[in-house]
Amino acid sequence: MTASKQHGVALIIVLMLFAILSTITLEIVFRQDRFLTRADNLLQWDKRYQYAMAAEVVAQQGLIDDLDDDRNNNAMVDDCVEEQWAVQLPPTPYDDAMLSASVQDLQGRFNLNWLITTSGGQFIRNPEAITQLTRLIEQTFPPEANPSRLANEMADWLDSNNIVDSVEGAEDPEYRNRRTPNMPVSHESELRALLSFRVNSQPAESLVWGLFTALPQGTTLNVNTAPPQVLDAVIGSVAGTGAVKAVIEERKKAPITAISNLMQEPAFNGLNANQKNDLASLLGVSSEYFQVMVNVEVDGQLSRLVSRLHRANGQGKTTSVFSRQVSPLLTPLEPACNPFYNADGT
Ligand SMILES: [Ca+2]
Ligand SMILES: [Ca+2]
Repeated sequence: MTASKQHGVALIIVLMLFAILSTITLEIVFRQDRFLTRADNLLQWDKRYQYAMAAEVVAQQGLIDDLDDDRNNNAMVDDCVEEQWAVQLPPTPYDDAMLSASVQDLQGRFNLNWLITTSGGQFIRNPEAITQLTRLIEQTFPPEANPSRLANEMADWLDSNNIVDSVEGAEDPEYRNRRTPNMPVSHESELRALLSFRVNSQPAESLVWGLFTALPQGTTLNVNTAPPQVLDAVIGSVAGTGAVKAVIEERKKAPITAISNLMQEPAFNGLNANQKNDLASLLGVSSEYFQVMVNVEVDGQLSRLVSRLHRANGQGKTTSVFSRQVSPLLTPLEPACNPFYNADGT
């Protein structure tokens, strides 16, 4: 090999070394940058979460204060007109964040677990509640949603047996890729898991989902905070629309303080004593289950925290969060009290 050829090879090696070194440098810078961005994103996410948790604590304290107030006044009534717990916080700057929040009463909503009653350790379907759910879906979903089919499938979803009890319904054999839980549901979104539920026949307005909830079976419906659609489903299907109007008229004047007084209204005269007792057992004037929704924005990035609380109203009981969900901001913040509930109680 001549001297000039050796120089040429050395030059190529040097050039290759430089190329490799600069590639490595570039990779290091790229990785570092990505690591920093990721760390920053996590920190920002955590920051928004901490802000939301702080707002949740404030709302929770508001609910506890309301309970103390109710106890002191000896009036265990929860309504959205005269009381302060139904908070609606418009976008408010706090430090470097923008916070908005609202509090809802979950006991003003249709509880899907009403569709079953417990007897001898078994969950038995409740035909009246199936009629009520059918009516609510009829009033709030598009016509092609097939309300009675959905309501019967919900009952099969919940009841202990694996038999399709009605003409319409679905149990394990009908589902290809899932199994029915055969027990109470923990979230109203389980309605979406039903066999006949179709995305294109769900309500156009996302707020309709705020008419449904999943609470323990015996939980009553608070007549002071329920939107008209839920009152119509629960009371209207038994006592007619006149009775629903009477409830709305009554609570417009003042919060309803006793279901027994409500049952004395002439609009309920069409019911016999048993029907009245059955209906009264579903209704209440106060609430133990609430929802707090918080939106947090920092540097143009958004998070939503949806917390659900149980405020046990008995003496010496505590208030606790039983569900916390960080959800994407696909829908507007739910209004305070409940969707479709107007400030004057109508
Ligand atoms: Ca079943
Ligand atoms: Ca069944």
